Amino acid sequence: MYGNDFTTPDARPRPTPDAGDEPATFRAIIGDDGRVEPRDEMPEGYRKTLVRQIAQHAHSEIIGMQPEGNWISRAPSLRRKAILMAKVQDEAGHGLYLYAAAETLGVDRADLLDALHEGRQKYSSIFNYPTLTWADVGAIGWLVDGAAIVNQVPLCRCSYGPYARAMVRVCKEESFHQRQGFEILHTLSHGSAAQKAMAQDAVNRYWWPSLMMFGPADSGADDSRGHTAQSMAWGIKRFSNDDLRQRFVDMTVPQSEALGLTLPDDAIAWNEERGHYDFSPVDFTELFEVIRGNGPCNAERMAHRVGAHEDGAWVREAAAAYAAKQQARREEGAA
Ligand code: BYC
Repeated sequence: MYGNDFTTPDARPRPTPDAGDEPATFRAIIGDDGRVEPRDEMPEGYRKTLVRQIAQHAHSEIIGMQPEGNWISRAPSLRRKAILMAKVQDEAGHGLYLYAAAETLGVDRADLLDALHEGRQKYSSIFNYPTLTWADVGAIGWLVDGAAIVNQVPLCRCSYGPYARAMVRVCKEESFHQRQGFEILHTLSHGSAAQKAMAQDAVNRYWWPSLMMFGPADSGADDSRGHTAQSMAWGIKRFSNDDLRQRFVDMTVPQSEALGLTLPDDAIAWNEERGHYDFSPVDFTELFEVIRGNGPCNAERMAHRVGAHEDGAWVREAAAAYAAKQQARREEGAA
């Protein structure tokens, strides 16, 4: 029933890249579906797109620690607390791999953090929703990590080597996170009537924001004309936002039945002809409002992040002073 385990997604033919002013070596790597490595020549647009996406991804991982961290001190048992602490710690690790991957593109992680703190770079809309009950921790694991896996498994085949390799480990860990969320909701759903109602309420609140994680429509009449076409031509994205959203719905509906919970959309129905579940249109106005900073928790999340960064200044200063001392000693030894 855990349909979104870590698996290699189906390959899909990609549009031929527009030659433009791209270096021939780069075109050859992309044409062969190879991996671009940090020292390879690459067009500036490709580098910038990767910095934008990888930085946004890294920021999402560390901001994503907040809604779940909110429940560490209130987890219902020592076992649940230990598991949640490990999960939140994994998210910090994902942030670190991703900042390191971004640094291979010639940017500095301190500058990326400044860009986040000054609102010049984004993080995923999903983390601007509150975690009101323990069941929200289950819903985040099941739906948010479930959506993250569907979005990120294809990124294991991203054309940029360091990002693709970081994604392999991230996806394996997300797969475990998704199972722990499913198990929390399964326990609540088969517990008392009040526990089941709490699980249902969490799913009702997290369903639509999870569908928004995949980004704006990038096909059909609502195509927002974002980055998808170019990113697919460069092998950064392997599928459109809409295709991944559909894949997520198709995986999640049977899982909700196994949980004994419903999804808050009466239009969900199997469409024999399409071979997919139909579902209602996503409210992209809400997504854009949240991205603009007007979600329920944007201000709280940023204030907490900036505060934590300022509190940690002495650690960074001490680490830098220690590194400088070690470097000086090495140089003295070599002289
Ligand atoms: N939220 O053309 P599009 C996790 C922006 S962490 C905010 O489709 P793109 C977890 C987009 O940036 C999960 N902004 O863009 C952690 C663009 O803005 P600009 C995070 C969004 O980049 C802790 C504009 O809208 N996952 O799972 O081709 C605990 C147009 O969009 C969102 C990743 O970051 C959004 N939801 O595709 C638990 C995955 N959607 O730059 C769990 C990696 C879109 O034009 N990222 N925007 O101003 C991606 O796969 C892609 O960047 C996206 C967007 C699919 C998200």
